[in-house]
Amino acid sequence: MEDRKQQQREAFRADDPTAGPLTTDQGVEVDHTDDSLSVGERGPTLMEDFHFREKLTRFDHERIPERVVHARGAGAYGYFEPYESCAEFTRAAFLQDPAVRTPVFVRFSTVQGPKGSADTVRDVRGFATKFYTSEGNYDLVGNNFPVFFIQDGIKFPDFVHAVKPEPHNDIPTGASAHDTLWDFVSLQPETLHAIMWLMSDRAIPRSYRMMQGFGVHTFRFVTAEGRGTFVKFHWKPKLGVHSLVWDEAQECQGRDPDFNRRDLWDAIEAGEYPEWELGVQLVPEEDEFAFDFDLLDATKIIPEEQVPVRPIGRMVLNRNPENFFAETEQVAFHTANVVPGIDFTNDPLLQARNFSYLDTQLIRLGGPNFTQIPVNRPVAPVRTNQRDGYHQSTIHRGTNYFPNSLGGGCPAHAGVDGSAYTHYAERVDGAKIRRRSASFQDHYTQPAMFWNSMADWEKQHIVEAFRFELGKVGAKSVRARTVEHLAKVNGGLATEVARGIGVPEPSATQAADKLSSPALSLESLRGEGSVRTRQVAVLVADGVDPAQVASVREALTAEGAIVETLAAADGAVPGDDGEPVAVDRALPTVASVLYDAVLLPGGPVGTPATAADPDAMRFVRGAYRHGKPVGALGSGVGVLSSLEPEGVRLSAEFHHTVSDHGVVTDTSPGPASEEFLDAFIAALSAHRHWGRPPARC
Ligand code: HDE
Repeated sequence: MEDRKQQQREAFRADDPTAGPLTTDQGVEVDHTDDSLSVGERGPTLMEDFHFREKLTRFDHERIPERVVHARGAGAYGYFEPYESCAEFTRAAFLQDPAVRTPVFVRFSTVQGPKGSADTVRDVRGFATKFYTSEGNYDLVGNNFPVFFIQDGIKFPDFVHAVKPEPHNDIPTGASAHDTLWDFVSLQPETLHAIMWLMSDRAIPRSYRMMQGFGVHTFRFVTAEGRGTFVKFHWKPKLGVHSLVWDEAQECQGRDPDFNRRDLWDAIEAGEYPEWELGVQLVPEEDEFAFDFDLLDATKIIPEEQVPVRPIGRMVLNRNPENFFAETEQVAFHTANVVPGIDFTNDPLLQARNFSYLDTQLIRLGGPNFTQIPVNRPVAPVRTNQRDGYHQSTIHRGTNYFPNSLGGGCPAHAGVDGSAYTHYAERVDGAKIRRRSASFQDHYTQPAMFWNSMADWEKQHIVEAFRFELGKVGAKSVRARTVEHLAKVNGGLATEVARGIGVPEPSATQAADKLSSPALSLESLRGEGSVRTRQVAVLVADGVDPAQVASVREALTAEGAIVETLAAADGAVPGDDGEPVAVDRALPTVASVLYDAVLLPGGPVGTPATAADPDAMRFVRGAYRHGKPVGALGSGVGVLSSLEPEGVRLSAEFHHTVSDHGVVTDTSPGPASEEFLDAFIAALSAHRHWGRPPARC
């Protein structure tokens, strides 16, 4: 059964006409759309060619302004269901009954780049969810980082100007590695915590399906009795949190600029519906000042070890949009779209957002009637006295003011049954001032905590990211000033970064603070270890053992992984028994960065064709260098060992499965053994293997 949102969408769908000829917008039939009306065969075009003018005019006006931030995105429909009633904390109707599924639309995005930029840039990812609840739309407009770069929304234009391409030449696209961003960062220490996240692998997610989402601000739950509780929202992906590595992410930008969008689309088309658990951190109002940071400061997290995340429900995305522009481009999120039981706090970043989203949508979507666009329509009934404006598509009848008697007093005030939105009656008292609270002043403790919580390989990646970004900064003064800031986070980090970017090592450094939060490390976020939808490349060539390929395909597919055979050309290669082995893709059309693992099967005559194919060997080197599982079977082990002089390490034993830092080998001929398959699947579920020695290739 289709949910209420899908039923509502049905009314707005227009299938391309299957019968009847082409017409103009006015419904006049057109018999010729390939040549304009002109004077003679080589003469000028006539103004009176209304079909030509309409066609061109409509085309000229196809674009609307892209989002000023988060321009590039991908969206999907799905549903949310709570695990149990949350009535103890909130009266929100969609959080009461596990039997009630609420339709949702989610849009994931990058932030800096324009609509046509690449997916795998180093950036924050937007994670915005619209819940079409029975009480109206609720938007949870979050990111995949739990902290933001600034504390007060009045600084948002400054921050965005600094990170966006530089004004004189519009460079760089989709990248933060340039002078103006780091100038801003070096002068604005409140950015440091989010910058630590940005330099970590969290900024290059493997998949939208494999990243966390956070509401960032402290919000407020309110019960039917009017009791408030502070709440932070967390989305946790069922597939675990996994990232790319920077070298790979950069290559991916060229190999497949749509890497993350395609991944989401393909998974949903294949019925592999992505799923997240919604969790909340709850803080009773009386504990508002129990922390050594301010709950209203969006540059701080509440460590999970201090306030555990309580799971309250799950979200599944199970339907791709049918028209990108109509749905994903025109969806309009707004932090102020709340429902009874969910309220704001005085976080100055949130307060600013509550102004900005509606304001931007008025210009982006051309006026106030964007709420009538199908993707934005609530499924709850809408009865207002709002009228007219650009693109009004409803023919309102009756009165349009309150109070009225001529319209029977309708729509009347809600409230008799307590279903109306009631603002939380927070008592506020103070002088008008323009000053940051003293409780917002500590900018170094939590960045240090983030650093301390990282595994060694994560720290290494962070150092490399800082070196890359600052290495692209022209102004040495900016590089040096940033290093001085980093020294207040962690002396070792600052020194390591300084050594890579040609500035003096910091004079005074901070002794590493002991504070840490293990929940922040990717090591603790691997999920349930599933390999579902992981892409495994099997490199085949003339003389490959079909039984070996079949055994691998069968076992991995049974676990939900996606197996593709690759060879020099599309079609098929002859197996060792002379029978063709199907080839799914030609190597020149793909690259190792588009896969999660590679496997080299063998054959009785060896696999010289694989070893001789530069594309195949580049593929294996890339997978090894990026820490991906590499498997080899039979004579495929020999192919792999030919890369030993380049630093690829494998500790193969005769006719035994050996698994060493994600390099899994077995020289036995014939179908892959259960032991090999188990070891390879385990290596795949671990995602990446950083302990292996780096290859010199
Ligand atoms: Fe946004 N942000 N933002 N933001 N934001 C927009 O709204 C803004 C912030 C986020 O997929 C804009 O419709 C201000 C934090 C997402 O359509 C704009 C401030 C977080 C999306 C805007 C912030 C976000 C946006 C641009 C500081 C994470 C994409 C187009 C006070 C919690 C939503 C639009 C989508 C989009 C303003 C900070 C998340 C201009 C003023 C913090 C996911 O209104």
